Amino acid sequence: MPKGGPDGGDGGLGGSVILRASAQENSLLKLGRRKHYLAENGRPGGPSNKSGKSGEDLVLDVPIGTQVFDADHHNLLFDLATEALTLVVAKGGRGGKGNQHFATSVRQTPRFAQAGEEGEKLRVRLELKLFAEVGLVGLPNAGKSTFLSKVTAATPKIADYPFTTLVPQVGIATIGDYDTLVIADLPGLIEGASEGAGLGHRFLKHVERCRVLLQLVDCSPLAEDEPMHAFRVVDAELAKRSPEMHAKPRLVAASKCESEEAEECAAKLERELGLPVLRFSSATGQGLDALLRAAQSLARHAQS
Ligand SMILES: Nc1nc2c(ncn2[C@@H]2O[C@H](COP(=O)(O)OP(=O)(O)OP(=O)(O)O)[C@@H](O)[C@H]2O)c(=O)[nH]1
Ligand SMILES: [Mg+2]
Repeated sequence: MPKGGPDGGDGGLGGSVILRASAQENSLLKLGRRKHYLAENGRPGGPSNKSGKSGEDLVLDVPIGTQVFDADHHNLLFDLATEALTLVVAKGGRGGKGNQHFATSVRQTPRFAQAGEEGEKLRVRLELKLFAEVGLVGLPNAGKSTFLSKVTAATPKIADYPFTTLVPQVGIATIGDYDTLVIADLPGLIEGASEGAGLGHRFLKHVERCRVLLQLVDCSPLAEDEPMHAFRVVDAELAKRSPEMHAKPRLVAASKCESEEAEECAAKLERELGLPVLRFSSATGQGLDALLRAAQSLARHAQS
């Protein structure tokens, strides 16, 4: 400033990139679509000792249970385990000091200022902590809870009316002498679930956190829906929710397969699907072991 002192203001702070745990989010899919996230730059300082505006922080909401790993060193940095917890992943840089700070009695017109600091950069990998290795999906009454009660110590409510299961139940199955498999019984899924029908939202929120899916189709003569139709309804809801959910490794099994008619029904479903359909009955115990092993093998495979 002519005849005045140096009057360059300080630069603004750079914004930070922040992750925040939120119950509103149930998937990392949206975040994963972009590779880079940048917070706003701080604005430069101005004349008359005016400081620059600070850059806005970039706050990204992630599902509760998201773990943040350093992508280069693979160590766990933080566990966003409860609602509203935040983690500053990359801190914005400090703004530079304007030339007003550099004036001394012998240097009254400093023509330089301090440059702003670079903001932090970090490569992170986000993982949603699994809630189960295998998630049971199917129409209401497909026999999901009964299956869980047979292969694990869990004691879910079982009844011959739809929507018996309102909240997911988790059980641990023992396979052979040492192996275990964590299985989640999820609320039944009906047409329109992806838009919130039935217990849709509650259901789909948990599907995301299962490594693989086991889809049960009631093949008993008393089944309300024709098996291929039953399969399609659930399949379509998964697809409507997201391509990623639909692409999750999945095993199809015919439940309540203890009669000849049921067996025929399962064979027909297998032909129509063009996929192997495992048969089992929780009532007789038939096929339970083979089903568990198949589910385990799929889950292990999906992991690597
Ligand atoms: N015959 C026969 N009935 C079965 C078998 N498994 C389950 N059921 C019956 O099917 C009905 C529904 O079983 P659930 O296990 O509650 O079904 P679900 O899929 O958990 O149903 P929702 O929780 O409503 O989604 C109950 O009456 C069970 O007794 C089976 O292997 N054979
Ligand atoms: Mg149930």
